[in-house]
Amino acid sequence: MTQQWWKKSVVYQIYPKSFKDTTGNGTGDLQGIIEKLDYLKELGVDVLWLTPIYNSPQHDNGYDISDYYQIYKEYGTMEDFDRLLEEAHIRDMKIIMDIVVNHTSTEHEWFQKSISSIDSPYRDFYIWKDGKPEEVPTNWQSKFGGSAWKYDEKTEQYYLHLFDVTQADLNWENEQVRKAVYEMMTFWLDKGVDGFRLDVINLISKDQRFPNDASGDGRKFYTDGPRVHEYLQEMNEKVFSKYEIMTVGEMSSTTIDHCIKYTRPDRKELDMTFNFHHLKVDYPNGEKWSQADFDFLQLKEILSDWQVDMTKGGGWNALFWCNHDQPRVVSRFGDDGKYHLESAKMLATTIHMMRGTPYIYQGEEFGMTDPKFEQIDDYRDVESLNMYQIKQEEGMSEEQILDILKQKSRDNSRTPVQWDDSEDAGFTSGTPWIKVADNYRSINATQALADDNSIFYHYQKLIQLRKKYDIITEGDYQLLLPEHDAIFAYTRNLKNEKLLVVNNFYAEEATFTLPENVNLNGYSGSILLSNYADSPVGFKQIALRPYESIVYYLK
Ligand code: TEU
Repeated sequence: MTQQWWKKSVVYQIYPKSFKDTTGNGTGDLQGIIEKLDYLKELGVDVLWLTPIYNSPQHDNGYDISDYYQIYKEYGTMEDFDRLLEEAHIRDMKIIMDIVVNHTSTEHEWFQKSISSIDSPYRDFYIWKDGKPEEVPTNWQSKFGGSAWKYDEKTEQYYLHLFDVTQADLNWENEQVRKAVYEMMTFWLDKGVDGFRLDVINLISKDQRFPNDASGDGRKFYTDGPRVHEYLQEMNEKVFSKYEIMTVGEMSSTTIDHCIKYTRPDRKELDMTFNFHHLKVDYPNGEKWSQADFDFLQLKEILSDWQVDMTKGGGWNALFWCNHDQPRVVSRFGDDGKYHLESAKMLATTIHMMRGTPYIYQGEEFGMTDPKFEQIDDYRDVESLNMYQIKQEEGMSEEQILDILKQKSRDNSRTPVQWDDSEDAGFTSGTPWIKVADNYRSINATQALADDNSIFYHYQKLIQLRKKYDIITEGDYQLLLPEHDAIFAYTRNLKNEKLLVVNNFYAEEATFTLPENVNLNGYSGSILLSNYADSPVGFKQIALRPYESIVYYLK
């Protein structure tokens, strides 16, 4: 296996709870994933990322882990997991697990021992601070709303929770915590798991002065803390370096410089990182919980800066539009109505022709959309439900809050995968834990497989192109027409080869004119992929139709 095999890989993210239920209890399970492995093989993906499947009270759908060594009972057993891993490997597909070690569930045994007494040997597994019931240690805010500190009456101290109150932050300063985490990681790698996605891993190091965030939103001190690179280098040395695996870090609110440090191979930390700057271009003034159109020029600039700077810095990007925390991209940046097909394909091409490892989120491959829930009872996500309450207390009208949730809730990506046009989209024979989107009869995997022109086969071709053309993984990147308010065009360059990728991001026609400073004289080529059957071979001036997206290969 080549050292950096993951550079030509495409990863498929599975949110097991919503993937496929085989028991009729309304929740997806591991057997359901096994049943769909051939479908995933047909798509052509190489790696499956499972979001947390460990024991959990499910306040945050598994990101609140109560036992790292047990499978959550509604997903199945450890034997089911072993079979899934074996069946995936038989199909030459790898499995990476989601590791959540910034925090545990407050139902985890470690926390139960820690909270039991000031003198517990596990007290310092978590972050406890003195304070009085009305005097929180710092003004830090939880990402799910409210203070990041919870007071324990019995031991008269606060514990830190950067997320939900049921998710207590581990104290990574404590060597015993790090030792226990590395042992757990080794357990899963010894079972044959092919790597990890590390949840909010850039939050694990806290500034031990615990300063107030005097100017920001109470979160300024969260990210890329003082010892984070030290911890990752130790983790790599003690665990990752012993296996031929892939690691990807989820970096909440990080910087390009840190991501170059996290992923430059000589630093021996991680293989790649997720950053989210491009997914905040519809957060006016950085505020997620408000409605806004997305800023297209900012989207182009951010994605392009990351391409150029990570290439220059020797880092490696995870490329993605969707995941279990983000709205469906075709509803967010495309058109989930008239130009559903064209815009979903355009968005896929835009990201898959870039330098990095692409991630496809379950259902994205056939164009699943936001469900557009009309009432609060349809929502399940702890972040959304907390925000509903907070915004109501702030006096916002129910109608306005629901409009914001319709656009921004994490539940938008968590509705059951739409497998076919039978009841509940073939996801379950029972009552789904969350409603299926209303459009499942027309948007589903079975329909996509039966249509040669479907979004599914467009993703399949993109995956095949990545394997065939080194320019996609190795070429450098140049944004064209940065100021154009509808066209996202870029070139990839490798020796005497070029890719010219031209995307119309809107429903109105737009004319692409090759900039004079891009010298393609003497180049000729062919269309590698388009979302229209009759796109023109000539590339110096193109009348782009709604959401038209063309990849030219030039030599
Ligand atoms: O997400 C980190 C995180 O900050 C997300 O909550 C996301 O950025 C935010 O919801 C956008 O508003 C990870 C997991 O992906 C997420 O599902 C978990 O809830 C969170 O960590 C806590 O483990």
